[in-house]
Amino acid sequence: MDIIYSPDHQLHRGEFEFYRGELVPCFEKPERADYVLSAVTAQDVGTVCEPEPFPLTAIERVHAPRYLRFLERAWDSWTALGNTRDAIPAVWPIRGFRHDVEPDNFIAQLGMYSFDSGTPFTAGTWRAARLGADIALTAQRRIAQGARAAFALSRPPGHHAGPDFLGGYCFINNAAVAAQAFIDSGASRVAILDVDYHHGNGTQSIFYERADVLFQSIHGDPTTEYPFYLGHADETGASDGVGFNQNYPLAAGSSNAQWFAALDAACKRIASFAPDALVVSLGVDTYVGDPISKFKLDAPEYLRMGSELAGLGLPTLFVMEGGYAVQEIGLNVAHVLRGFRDLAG
Ligand code: FKS
Ligand code: ZN
Repeated sequence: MDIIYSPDHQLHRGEFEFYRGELVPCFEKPERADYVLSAVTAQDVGTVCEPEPFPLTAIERVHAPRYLRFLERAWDSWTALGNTRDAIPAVWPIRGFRHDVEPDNFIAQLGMYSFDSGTPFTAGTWRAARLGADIALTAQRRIAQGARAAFALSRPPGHHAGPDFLGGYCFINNAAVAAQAFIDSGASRVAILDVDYHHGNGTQSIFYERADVLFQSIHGDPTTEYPFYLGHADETGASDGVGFNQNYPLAAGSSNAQWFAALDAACKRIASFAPDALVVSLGVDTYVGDPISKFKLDAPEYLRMGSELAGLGLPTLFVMEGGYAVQEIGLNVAHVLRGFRDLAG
């Protein structure tokens, strides 16, 4: 399978994030992608290829142009104020504030387009995030041209980024951009399965009112786990999209048997939807040794995940999301892809 990768993900290199009252080194760091690249290369999962460039209009299909313009200019606006460190929001327009008037003040704009203080915006963030979308779109094109599977090894991740907001280390929703590209290249239906430990709130928000993109997410229960404010089982879609969103929240500490029961339910729903393609938001922060998450998956489970996904028999695009046990995430990703390949051939 083709693995789409560019070393320029390193342009996004946050210094600190707010965590429990102090600034700590960012969990989402460039080394993550380097470990994944070396493991998928060592395990001979596929061929590494450079991304092709795509027009911004492909990204505007799922993100508001006003939001993308903000991201594009953010670093210049921030440094024009004399700042040299990463930009982190400090004020947010919650209930009762106006969202229809974009303030002129940069820090007020940043708060309007953010939902946490853990997602620093750096000098190279826009270029890396834009390139991440190109990686997902290149992988999508390979599949549209007939490949059974492809892996978008992009960074920063994407599944928390919504139509006009960033957060959870995400700026552009790579999985959503790719799913929309399938629709725009002629697919009638696309399914997105999100197996990251954290609910894919951005992806859910983008497709919540649509019946042509099915969203299934297995994650830590938001009553205790990030991103907290979305991801409950009763969120099943709205208007045209009623019935096309399913969440499988599992308590922190859930067993692997519980995790695979949720995967089984999600796969059954995907099979009944009969999509033309499957996009997998592949986070491996479900790993037993992950420093910020509380599921217990390990090597045998990642191999099994890959083969169960292959069993769906669908053209499948894997998109990299989270995973913070930096040394091990490479092997975990490689195991999913190997499990897939060994069954899919
Ligand atoms: C630990 C507190 C939680 C935010 C966690 C963000 C998770 C991001 C992710 C993604 F795939 F997007 F990368 N902080 N510092 O894993 O879902
Ligand atoms: Zn995650």
